[in-house]
Amino acid sequence: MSKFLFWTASAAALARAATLEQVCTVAHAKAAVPASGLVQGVVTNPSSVTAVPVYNESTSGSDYFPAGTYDYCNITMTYSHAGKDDSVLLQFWMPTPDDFQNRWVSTGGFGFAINVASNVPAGLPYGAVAGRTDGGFGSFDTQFSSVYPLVNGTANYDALYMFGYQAHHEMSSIGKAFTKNFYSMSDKLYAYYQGCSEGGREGWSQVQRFPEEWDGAVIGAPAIRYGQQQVNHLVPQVVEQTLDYYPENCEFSEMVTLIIDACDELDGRKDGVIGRTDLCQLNFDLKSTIGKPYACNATTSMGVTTPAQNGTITAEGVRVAQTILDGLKDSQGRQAYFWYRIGSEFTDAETIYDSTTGTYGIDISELGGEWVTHGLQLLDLDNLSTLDNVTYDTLRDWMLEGLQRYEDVLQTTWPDLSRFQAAGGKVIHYHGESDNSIPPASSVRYFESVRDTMFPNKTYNASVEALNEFYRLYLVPGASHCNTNSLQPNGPYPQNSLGDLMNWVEKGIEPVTLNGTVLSGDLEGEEQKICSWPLRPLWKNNGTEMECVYDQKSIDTWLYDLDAYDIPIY
Ligand SMILES: *[C@@H]1O[C@H](CO)[C@@H](O)[C@H](O)[C@H]1NC(C)=O
Ligand SMILES: *[C@@H]1O[C@H](CO)[C@@H](O)[C@H](O)[C@H]1NC(C)=O
Ligand SMILES: *[C@@H]1O[C@H](CO)[C@@H](O)[C@H](O)[C@H]1NC(C)=O
Ligand SMILES: *[C@@H]1O[C@H](CO)[C@@H](O)[C@H](O)[C@H]1NC(C)=O
Ligand SMILES: *[C@@H]1O[C@H](CO)[C@@H](O)[C@H](O)[C@H]1NC(C)=O
Ligand SMILES: *[C@@H]1O[C@H](CO)[C@@H](O)[C@H](O)[C@H]1NC(C)=O
Ligand SMILES: *[C@@H]1O[C@H](CO)[C@@H](O)[C@H](O)[C@H]1NC(C)=O
Ligand SMILES: *[C@@H]1O[C@H](CO)[C@@H](O)[C@H](O)[C@H]1NC(C)=O
Ligand SMILES: *[C@@H]1O[C@H](CO)[C@@H](O)[C@H](O)[C@H]1NC(C)=O
Ligand SMILES: *[C@@H]1O[C@H](CO)[C@@H](O)[C@H](O)[C@H]1NC(C)=O
Ligand SMILES: *[C@@H]1O[C@H](CO)[C@@H](O)[C@H](O)[C@H]1NC(C)=O
Ligand SMILES: [Ca+2]
Repeated sequence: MSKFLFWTASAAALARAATLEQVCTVAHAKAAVPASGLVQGVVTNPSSVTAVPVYNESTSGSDYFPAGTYDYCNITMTYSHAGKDDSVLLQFWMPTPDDFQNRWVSTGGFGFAINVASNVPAGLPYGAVAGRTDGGFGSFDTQFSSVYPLVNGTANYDALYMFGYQAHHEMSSIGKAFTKNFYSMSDKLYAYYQGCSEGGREGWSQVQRFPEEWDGAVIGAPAIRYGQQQVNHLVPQVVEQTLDYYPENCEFSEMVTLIIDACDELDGRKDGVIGRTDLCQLNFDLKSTIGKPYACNATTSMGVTTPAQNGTITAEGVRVAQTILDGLKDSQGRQAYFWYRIGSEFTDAETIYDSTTGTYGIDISELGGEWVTHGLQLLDLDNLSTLDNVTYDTLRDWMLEGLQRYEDVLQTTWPDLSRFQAAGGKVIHYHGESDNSIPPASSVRYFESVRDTMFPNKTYNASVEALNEFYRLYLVPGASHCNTNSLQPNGPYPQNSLGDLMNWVEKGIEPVTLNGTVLSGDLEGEEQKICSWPLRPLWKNNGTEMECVYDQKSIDTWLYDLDAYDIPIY
């Protein structure tokens, strides 16, 4: 008790002193480490703490936050779990006491990485402490995929559950308590999450499981419905194999160029951006590209030289592309999953050139192949060596197997957010409409599942309105996977979405549309509004004014009946 009183008195004195040198010391940071047991089983370790002031650090900015120059305190520490000989590494970037604005932000990962270094500066522009974890995998650079499975045949359940949701829960719990002590706060600390792709999935894992712990989350293109999502990367290669046609990559890249040219203006504005992939899907016939010429120069990438390519788009090429775009169907024609939108890059369909035979063949997607070897076969192999004998039905079965095996840890589609709503939380969820790695229809499906689960008795519009009180989804015109798109550079990106979320949570400013900034192209710097699903953008007055419109036919292109499964797929 007396120790506690002494601590608050001295911390308050330090906080008043308010310079970075004074608070950014090992002694001050050690004293701010929360006690063990804050999360059941967590054993904190004050003696592991490092604290180093960093001055005038320029962060180049990213798609998720603007550039800036900051001073901050770089904190690291480890903790372990009772009864286990493990160690989890955390890092927190603490703004100067002057810049601190009572905010915490957990940052997310990408691919099989639980966290990514480049996301950590996200807190500084907003006066927020930002944190990341290594998941206990060994270092910030060690990915989940290198610790799962443990060895051939043996799952690493600790790593699996840490990756699935537990590490982020522990990191934010420790980080928030540490932050309050560090700045000797007595007022409210706002808790935010920001992440995209795997980082988006991690965000949903927190909102779904620990709803009372967050004031808000910005979730981009989440890798949810994990069982389906990872196997989906293998679909184009199985289509090529099944239809026995291996396009030169130039044939597909020319198709994408022609699609963008043809569909650009369907949204009412000629800017090189397909703002309405739905109108493109409804009005553009891919067969119209047959016979159009293509030519690409030779390239060398990672030691592999691909020769110059030229020719004309073939009927076989269009058939392969259309089969991919239609989404995975099993041998009985039942829909097993859906693909990216028309106009996105055919990255997963890229073939590889064999210089000895002078022919093109399938290039197994590592994200898909590695998931099958690690996640389903429990083999310590980085990739599948072949897709021989793999059919559409195999892919469907792999999707179902992943769903069943990892439903409670990686699937991340729990559709009831009632507790989160009751706790007052808010979610901004966005997805690039030309994403080439996670289908934006996946985000639409999850939004619709939550809507249906929470408001089954309301009309469609009334249920959207009820959901929008705390959860909104935005499809970002032209944007690629968690990134701007070099093929549609004039599209907006919600770079300041964390700020929009804070305005919603702290000031009650509803993001009826999401702010977007054009980050490249001739329109660089232009501010645009991004429509909230199910409304779709439509430019008026020769592309000078944008409206968000309701268009049932367009909405329907985003919805799929996944009739290949006998269970609900949220
Ligand atoms: C940081 O930059 C400012 C402005 O350039 C300068 O005045 C200050 O001395 C720098 N601080 C340190 C610690 O380098
Ligand atoms: C933060 O501190 C850790 C531990 O000392 C160190 O490894 C890391 O490089 C530091 N990061 C920065 C950006 O200073
Ligand atoms: C794990 O299994 C794969 C496939 O059977 C094999 O190639 C590899 O050598 C095995 N690894 C070890 C360490 O036994
Ligand atoms: C292809 O190479 C030629 C000759 O080097 C060059 O002029 C042309 O710009 C290149 N085309 C593309 C699309 O890079
Ligand atoms: C087309 O490609 C072939 C090789 O496939 C090459 O011999 C020829 O020069 C190319 N033509 C043009 C116009 O690039
Ligand atoms: C995965 O393995 C296949 C078959 O060996 C190969 O074609 C492909 O390039 C590999 N992918 C990566 C990303 O290594
Ligand atoms: C594919 O199936 C054929 C015929 O059943 C079999 O001979 C071959 O070994 C299989 N290939 C692989 C890689 O399993
Ligand atoms: C929806 O209506 C049914 C039948 O009237 C009722 O049993 C159910 O409780 C209602 N559900 C909600 C969430 O209001
Ligand atoms: C739903 O709302 C949209 C406007 O957001 C409106 O255009 C549409 O007619 C409404 N549908 C119904 C059935 O009321
Ligand atoms: C979003 O845009 C509106 C209007 O342009 C502006 O008032 C608001 O500050 C912006 N939000 C953020 C977080 O920048
Ligand atoms: C419509 O906008 C385009 C592009 O900004 C411009 O070139 C064109 O002159 C405009 N047309 C009219 C009728 O204003
Ligand atoms: Ca356009």
